[in-house]
Amino acid sequence: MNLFDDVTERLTRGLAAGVSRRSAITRISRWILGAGMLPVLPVERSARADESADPATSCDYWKFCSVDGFLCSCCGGSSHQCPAGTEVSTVSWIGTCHNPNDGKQYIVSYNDCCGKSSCGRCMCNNNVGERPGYTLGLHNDVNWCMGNKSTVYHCTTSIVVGLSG
Ligand code: ABN
Repeated sequence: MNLFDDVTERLTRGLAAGVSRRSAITRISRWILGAGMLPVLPVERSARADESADPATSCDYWKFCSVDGFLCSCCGGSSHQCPAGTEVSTVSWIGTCHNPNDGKQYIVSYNDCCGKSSCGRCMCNNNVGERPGYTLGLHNDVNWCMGNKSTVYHCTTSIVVGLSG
């Protein structure tokens, strides 16, 4: 018998001598039950409200308060990232939205994604702070791909820039 077998046998026998079958089963059961309980333990989930996780394919989500376009989260991108094969617009519309999770106002940049034909999913048109077309600077119904190499509009992202005020 080699050294490894010898050591393993001694350890196993030592363990077997010190632990009854019943207590071994109890320990194993506790371990299995404990592991099984992990997914239902309370977990801090408020991080889901920020942009790292993407909660947002619904037009009612707070940071979409002034978006006008197809939500990129329904188009292969995320609420704050353009889908592969498109380019973020160099110009954008800026809105100010109330976050009900912390009661604060945030500045949100609505950048279009350019270079692919219209996504066509999750059209969202909210107009907090928006004004009709004759006040051009406060109007959001604009193709922000206008400054890009390709002016073809695909979808719109909503990027939280920071706190307002
Ligand atoms: N900002 C979205 C969009 C694109 C084209 C035309 C109107 C609005």
